[in-house]
Amino acid sequence: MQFSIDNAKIWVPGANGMVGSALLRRLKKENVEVLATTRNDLDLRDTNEVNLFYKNARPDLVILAAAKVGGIHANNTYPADFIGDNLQIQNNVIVRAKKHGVKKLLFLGSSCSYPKNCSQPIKEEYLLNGPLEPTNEWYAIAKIAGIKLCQAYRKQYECDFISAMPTNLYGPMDSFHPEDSHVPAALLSRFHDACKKEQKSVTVWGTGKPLREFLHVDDLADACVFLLKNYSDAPALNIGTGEDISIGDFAKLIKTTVGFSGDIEFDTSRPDGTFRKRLDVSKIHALGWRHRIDLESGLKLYYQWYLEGMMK
Ligand code: GFB
Repeated sequence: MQFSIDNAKIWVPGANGMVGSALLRRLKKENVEVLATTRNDLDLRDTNEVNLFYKNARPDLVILAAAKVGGIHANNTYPADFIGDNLQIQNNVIVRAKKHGVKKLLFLGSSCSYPKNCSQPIKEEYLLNGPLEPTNEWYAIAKIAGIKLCQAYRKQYECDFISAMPTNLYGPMDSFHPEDSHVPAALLSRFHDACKKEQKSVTVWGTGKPLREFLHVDDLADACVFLLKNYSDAPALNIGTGEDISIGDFAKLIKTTVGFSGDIEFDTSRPDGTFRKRLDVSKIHALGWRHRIDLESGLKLYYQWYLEGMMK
């Protein structure tokens, strides 16, 4: 049976992040009231602030996408922030959601929470059946704790708290920090700069051999709304395209997207991370959702957004 979100007050913390802002765009199509907060309005790590927010704003539904996020280098360099901040954020938002009578909550995990050497494609039931990738185990453990917290509240208090496991994302409002960003943002800006400066080559981290699955954030936002309406169970559901590409080929695709004509070089002193983490998306497909934006068109949209930002 469908869960109705009609006339609901939906809280989207982290509303100016990549996922949060995509959720705001998507929720405009629904008959809902959106409570959007950013890190400047509300520090989600602060229990009192979160409590006060719930008390005053009284949201019916929550989509918890706000998190301390970053690419392989950031995860590896700031382990305390990745585990500590994320545990605080999700504990505050999830535990208080029950106290303040939230009717449904969706928590976003991450495909990096699956064991490093999983069979492929990765099924939901592979969670916790092996060791994690060391570069992101801190973040992964926080995300696993968030999923378990939702499951525990479901089991003990029958709260309708669900979770999802998105694959690697890209899209508007991505972070373009040269060291700390994820690979799509890092390469888009590096190839763009190389074009402008007429460089002979662009450096890509690692061997280029690992495989990644990339989903446009607007597809993720659509899946989140779909799950709020159509999913009510304990397992964290995979959200992705079910297709992956090597980092080397991904770099070539970005090179074509921005029109760079030089060479690609690999810096093998940089870590590769997990070799492969392709999600099995058959469960969400069976429920009736699939992604709409293929990688090539998604990267064009992404670059268009990037160029528009440059002109502002
Ligand atoms: O996007 P990324 O940092 O995330 O890296 P992960 C993906 C792959 O791209 C790795 C390679 O094999 C990198 O070595 N890569 C090549 C680059 N060039 C670059 C570059 O310039 N910058 C970056 N960042 N990578 C993250 C987790 O892992 O996945 C997070 O650490 C999160 O916690 C995210 O879960 C979805 O896929 O390796």
